[in-house]
Amino acid sequence: MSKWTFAVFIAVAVVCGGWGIVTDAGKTKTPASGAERTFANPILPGMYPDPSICRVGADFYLVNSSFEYFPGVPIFHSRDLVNWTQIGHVLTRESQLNLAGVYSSGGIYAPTLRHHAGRFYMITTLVGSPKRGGNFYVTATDPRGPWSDPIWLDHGEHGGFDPSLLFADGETYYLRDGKGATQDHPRVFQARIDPATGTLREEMRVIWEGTGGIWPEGAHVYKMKGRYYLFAAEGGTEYGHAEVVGRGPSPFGPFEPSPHNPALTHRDRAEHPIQATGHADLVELDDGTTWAVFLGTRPQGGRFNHLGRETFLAPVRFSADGWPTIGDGGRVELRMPAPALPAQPALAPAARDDFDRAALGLEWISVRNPNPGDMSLTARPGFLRLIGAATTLNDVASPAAVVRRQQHLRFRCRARLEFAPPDGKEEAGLTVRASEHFHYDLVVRHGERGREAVLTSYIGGKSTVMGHTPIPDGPVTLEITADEAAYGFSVEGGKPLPRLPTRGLSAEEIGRLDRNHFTGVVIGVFATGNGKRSTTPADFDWFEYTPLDK
Ligand code: 6LW
Repeated sequence: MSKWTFAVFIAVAVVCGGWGIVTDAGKTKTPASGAERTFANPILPGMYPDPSICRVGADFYLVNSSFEYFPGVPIFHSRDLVNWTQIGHVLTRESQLNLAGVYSSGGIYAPTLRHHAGRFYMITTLVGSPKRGGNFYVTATDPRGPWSDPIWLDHGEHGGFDPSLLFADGETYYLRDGKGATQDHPRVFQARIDPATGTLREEMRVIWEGTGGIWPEGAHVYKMKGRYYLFAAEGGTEYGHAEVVGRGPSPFGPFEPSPHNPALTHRDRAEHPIQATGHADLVELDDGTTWAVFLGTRPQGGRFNHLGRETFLAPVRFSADGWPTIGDGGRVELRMPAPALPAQPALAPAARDDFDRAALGLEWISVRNPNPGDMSLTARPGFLRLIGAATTLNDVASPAAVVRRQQHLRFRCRARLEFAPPDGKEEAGLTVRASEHFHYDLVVRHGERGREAVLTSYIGGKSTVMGHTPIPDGPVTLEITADEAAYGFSVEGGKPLPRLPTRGLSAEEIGRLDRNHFTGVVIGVFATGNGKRSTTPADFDWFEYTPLDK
């Protein structure tokens, strides 16, 4: 068992909403016998975009993109499609994933998970690596790992993104996006490969050009109901996002677009709480039903989404003449009828991490590959010790930081910190991070008049001190509370600090001021020496994350 998978979980009834029935008021109550069972969307709240799913008997597995965070590609297990327990990460070693020099919103994009002949395959793209990028896959017989080292595909200039695999008719088909007429109209290419080596058995050829929307992407081909179906996203990953379907006589098509396209979109439902739906992957159940997982967002305060793209679930319905649509004719809801599978509660991390185990739980991730010398759970047993690196959260580097996804619009997080920095630049505390250019930090440092807590906003790479307060010596508790509109910051024994807007960390603001932003907010602990390695350890006694969503 690897360091990252050695985690102790406690059982909670349901991770994200649980089971109930729809009443007139849209509220839920315990299902009466015979009542329609429902589930709450998103099934994975927080930054879990580009979901891919596969089934092995009664077990379902799901993976998501992980961008610049390490370990890469979280993997979940479920038996009811609604409640998901994280069982590990797929990319846990530097030999599988080296994120050095990878900017925020680069890194690992759109994995596809498949199972064939006793082996799991996870294929994905590493974007923006100055060393080696492109498409690769890893395999495992146990989804908990270990996973193999990468098998790289498409060496050279031709590699596109959003790869997928189809195992059908004794062949293995590999597809991915590639060059189209214009940059925002890529086309989907496919070839048969040898799954043991990744060797292409023929030239890649175009199988799909989309139905006209920008960015045809996230394609998957399925053999279902005796036919070949191609599902693909298009319309861009924001408010125009959609999923479209084509159907054909072979894995290479030709694919006739569905007369019911788009099979999923909310682009004409501007007021709906769920936006940007698309990038679906499908799974068939023994009862003949088909289900889709896909990404969506829940923007706040107008069109500002800071949680990132989340994972949703909806039924796939086939028309009498065999054309599929997702949800209710392409529309989905926060509460929908559940699959007819026995409910199985998920296991979720405890609200408080006392840092008294040998390794961090699976909810914790680092910004790029961590430097082992920057953190320890054993140097001072019962504490997470961070030694501030010379690098900061603003650098495209590996800061001394461990973070977790913000999964709820409303939450409270607190951390107990022992840190007695000398006069100088050493800092440690909490961060609310969207990228290296966009984050809010609440730190302890040694100021002109002794120890103080400082709240700094980094927007577009520009730092602004938003408030500070003297704090007494000794252990200190730092706190962040969030609602839909703002983050509130406080320090035990300190003066009140200002609230900062969630909008400042939204994909829309970051896209406007900086570059395309594909991720959601993470929160966590960090330390930095601001240009010089710190001499004083920052010892975190515990960290607590309490969801406050209703
Ligand atoms: C992914 C592409 C996309 O590769 O964003 O939402 C990229 N669409 O399909 C990163 O998630």
